[in-house]
Amino acid sequence: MKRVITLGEFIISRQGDFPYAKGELSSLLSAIRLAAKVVNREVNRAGLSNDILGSALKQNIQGEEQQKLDVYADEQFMAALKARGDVCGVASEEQEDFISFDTPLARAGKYVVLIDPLDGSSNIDVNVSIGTIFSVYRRTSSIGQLATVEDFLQSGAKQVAAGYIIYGSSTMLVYTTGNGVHGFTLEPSIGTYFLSHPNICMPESGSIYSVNEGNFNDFNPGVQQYIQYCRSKQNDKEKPYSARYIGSLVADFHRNLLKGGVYMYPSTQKDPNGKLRLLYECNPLAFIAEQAGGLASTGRQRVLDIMPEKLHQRVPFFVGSKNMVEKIISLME
Ligand code: P6P
Repeated sequence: MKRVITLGEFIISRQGDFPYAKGELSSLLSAIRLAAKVVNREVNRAGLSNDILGSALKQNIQGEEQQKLDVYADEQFMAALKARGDVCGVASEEQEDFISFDTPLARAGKYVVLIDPLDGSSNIDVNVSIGTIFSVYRRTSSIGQLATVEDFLQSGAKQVAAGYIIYGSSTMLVYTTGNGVHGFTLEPSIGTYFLSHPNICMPESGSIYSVNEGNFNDFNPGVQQYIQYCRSKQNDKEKPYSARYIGSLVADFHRNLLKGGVYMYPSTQKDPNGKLRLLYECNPLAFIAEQAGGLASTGRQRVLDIMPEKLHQRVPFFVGSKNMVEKIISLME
């Protein structure tokens, strides 16, 4: 039987992909994989343990009601990243400001991490797939100092790694370091991730469009035109498009990555800059999409080219199969 490589073995085998890194990036990715296993255990038990299910009766910086599992996931990833010493600071959807780890080890850390610890958490109570999204940069501030906000406000093109964990029918970790996109599936009985999807390539076209059509009347005319094109029989596909919208970004993105498709969160009246956050949702998924042959745009510019101004800034987000995103952009022009 062919032996399947584990995530740890894969990271070590690809260590040569990063110049100058003496294993810190590998160690950082190992911290994320550990925290993901801990969070996965609670996500899988969410329906059983009342102490972790439901609202934390608090609101996060976004003004969104925090689910207890959100808070738990944030704590787990923060603790795992702090313990490794390769990371000098973390910015999280769940924290108003970034956190600098003020220990001698962390001050010497070369990287900062931005994370959405549990995206789609409103789906926890109804047992729909949710996910963690992370983004990694080399710090711009001096080694030995505390992390600065500038370390986090870098364009997405500067990311050294990005990935997500999807807690679905199986738990998968998908990541890139700029050398292709690779997917690992967790074997829960032994707590090991195995390489199940090497070199993921996103089909250039697809038949799936993912958008909250309840906001249709708010959308830019070009976006409305694209949705009507997908609904029409006259489109250039041999079969009509399918509307698939889970309401959980990581789940919609992951399906479109594997099967082809496009995810859209355009500007709306409620969210004039879109709903999704640039730094820890759009940038990491844009990096993965481009590494897999897809595209990610705000409709006006490449997501990875945006110079961020605020930690929690939002942008309109169109991500997926190259030909589908290009068509949306052409209709929006
Ligand atoms: P709406 C979850 O809150 C999230 O950030 C994404 O995971 C998801 O795709 C989107 O918002 C759903 O938003 O406005 O369609 O309910």
